[in-house]
Amino acid sequence: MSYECILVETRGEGSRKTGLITLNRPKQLNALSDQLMDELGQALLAFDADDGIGCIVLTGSERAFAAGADIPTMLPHTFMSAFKSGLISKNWETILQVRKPVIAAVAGFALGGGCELAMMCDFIIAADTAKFGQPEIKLGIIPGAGGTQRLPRAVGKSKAMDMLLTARMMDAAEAERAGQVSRVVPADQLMTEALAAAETINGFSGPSVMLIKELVNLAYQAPLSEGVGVERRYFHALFGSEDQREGMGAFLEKRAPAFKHS
Ligand code: CO8
Repeated sequence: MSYECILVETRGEGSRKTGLITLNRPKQLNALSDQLMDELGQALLAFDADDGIGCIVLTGSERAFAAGADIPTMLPHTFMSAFKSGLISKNWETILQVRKPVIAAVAGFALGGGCELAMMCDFIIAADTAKFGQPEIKLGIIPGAGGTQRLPRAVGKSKAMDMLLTARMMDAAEAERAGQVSRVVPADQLMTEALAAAETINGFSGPSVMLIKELVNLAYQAPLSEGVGVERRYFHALFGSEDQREGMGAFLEKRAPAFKHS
């Protein structure tokens, strides 16, 4: 598969590798065009279907993870053309179908749809240069890919309102304090850290990894008692896996486990 707006590579040493996707429209600060989002969706689904891949890292450039949806493409739309075409929505949520972890490695601007895309990943590792914001209000619109819903869940109501209503950007340190990003690292260490996190995940049992992702996402949708109940069923279910015997056996034998992802 050849792509024009993204770069797709495989990284890592172990039996399960990392799928690395780099957004690559540098002149437009990785503005998320329809073509880019189509290509991103295809690459994500291909890695998700590949048994040799354990985890995916999504990144941009040093200057921008992504500066939002492509403004020139949106400008001419009317309500009716936006409504009838489902304006750029058809390929924006493909990432939510991915069952393997997707780590966002963010340097520079993550604005508008770029911030929303990062928030659709499972966790965000930020370079100390990262800047997050939802500046749609400055364009006379509002976020359209979950910004008004995921940002309050990530940083709380007050900070989300502040960012959405004033369009101010949050630097990496503030984003970490607020809980939007999991860790901040020096910019020149960003990819090393993100790929190391992915490599760690790749070494664990694939079914455990996928279930943790599914259950943490369920925490945002189900009442606590229901979420805990589903977790308990899956916890019991994993005692039917080969990897549970291997993981616990390896611990007692004081050796590294060799998971079969089954
Ligand atoms: N779309 C297209 N091109 C862009 C975008 C963008 N979002 N952002 C920047 N660019 C282009 C600029 O036009 C410029 O191009 P050129 O060199 O040809 O003039 C180039 O990138 C560099 O940008 P600047 O010269 O402006 O660089 P600065 O360093 O001065 O500023 C900023 C960088 C602060 C990032 C600035 O470019 C900016 O404010 N960009 C717009 C950010 C923005 O408003 N983002 C939100 C867009 S709306 C959105 O994302 C809605 C998502 C809805 C998803 C719905 C799914 C269903």
